[in-house]
Amino acid sequence: MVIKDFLIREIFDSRGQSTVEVGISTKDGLAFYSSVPSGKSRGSKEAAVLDFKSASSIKNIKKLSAVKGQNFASVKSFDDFLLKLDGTKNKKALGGNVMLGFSMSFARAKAFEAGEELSEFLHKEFFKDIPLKKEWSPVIFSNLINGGEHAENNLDIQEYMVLVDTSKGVKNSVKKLIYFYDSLGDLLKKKFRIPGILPIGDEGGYSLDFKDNFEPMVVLSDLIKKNGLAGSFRLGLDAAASSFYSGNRYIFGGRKLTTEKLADTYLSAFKKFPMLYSIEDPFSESDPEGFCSVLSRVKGNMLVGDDLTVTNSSLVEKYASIGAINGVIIKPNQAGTVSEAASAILSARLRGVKTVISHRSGETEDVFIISLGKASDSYGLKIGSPTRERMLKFNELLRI
Ligand code: 2PG
Ligand code: MG
Repeated sequence: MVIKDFLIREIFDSRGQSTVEVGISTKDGLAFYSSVPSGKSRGSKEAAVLDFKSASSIKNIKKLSAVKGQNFASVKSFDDFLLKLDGTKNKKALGGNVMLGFSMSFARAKAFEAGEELSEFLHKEFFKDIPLKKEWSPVIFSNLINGGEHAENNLDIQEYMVLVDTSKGVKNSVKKLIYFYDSLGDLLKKKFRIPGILPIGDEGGYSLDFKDNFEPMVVLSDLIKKNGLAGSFRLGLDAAASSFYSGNRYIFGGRKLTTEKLADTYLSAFKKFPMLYSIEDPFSESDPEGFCSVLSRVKGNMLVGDDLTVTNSSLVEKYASIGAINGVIIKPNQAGTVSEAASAILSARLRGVKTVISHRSGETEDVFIISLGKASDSYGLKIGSPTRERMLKFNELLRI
């Protein structure tokens, strides 16, 4: 596959903030485009993000022009070329966002050349040893109540998610989720006496002040029971705890907690809410001991690394091997290329760590992650509330 030309265009994400779209053209006159989302609660080891001005500077374009006219046999060889061209540890020269845009567009071009669906192509390219299912039925991680940095309310926890089992049919499950999301809205309107539209956070979940960090769990558990969904809906949290960690303490519910105290808080939440299955980033990325202390004391629950592992195969290996995580978030833009994201997935699978392919809080219309999830038969798919721009990912899931 030879790249004839490319462009880097400024577009805006779901928060109206600047991000990049990368287009590449081939000698047959075809063009392939990909756009890159943006995170707000970011891990410190994520690939660097260049703003549009630097991304499209004469210097950067000149450097990137080295991809033109070259023949790359695989996504991996293309990505390796980009990595060499960048030459830095965290992709700050070319920009991890720019590199990912190239990498996804190249994968799309290759899939087209092979006459394959993107998921089929990615499967052959990276995940040959994993059986490719005709219908992928991931657990959908849907964030229905937003807090933390994603909302303007008093919740320290960033995301209160329902985990929807789709094994009995994806479309029906999505329909149930939409119904559940709407009935949650009705309930919250009554409970908080809000006559008009409810305020929502960055990922489409409702954003209100609650009595404490666990009141949303009571509301969600009760509603799941009331709607007879206890068999197919569970609960999950993304604490994004780096955002409330300061000076070796967690500022949680207005109190300063030690790692041990926060661990106890989570352990009692698991007891109090039997539907609670997973907690993502329960502790700061600089506090892996916290993860270990909780994971060693629970059975059948999932502790998920996100800021801790930043879609990096060595970090996944490191934290899986010390017993800090048994689940991991995969966000291609944390890694900066498709092949590095794929290798983080493989690293997780090798160690029995469940992979959850995830969006970012600032999203674009790009639905690449859905194909990546199917290609790797990932356990979960985290794509926000079934509303507004988030709906694009749900619809792509129905398509593939
Ligand atoms: C997270 C993500 C997505 P952000 O923390 O998991 O939900 O948020 O994209 O802001 O990092
Ligand atoms: Mg997270």
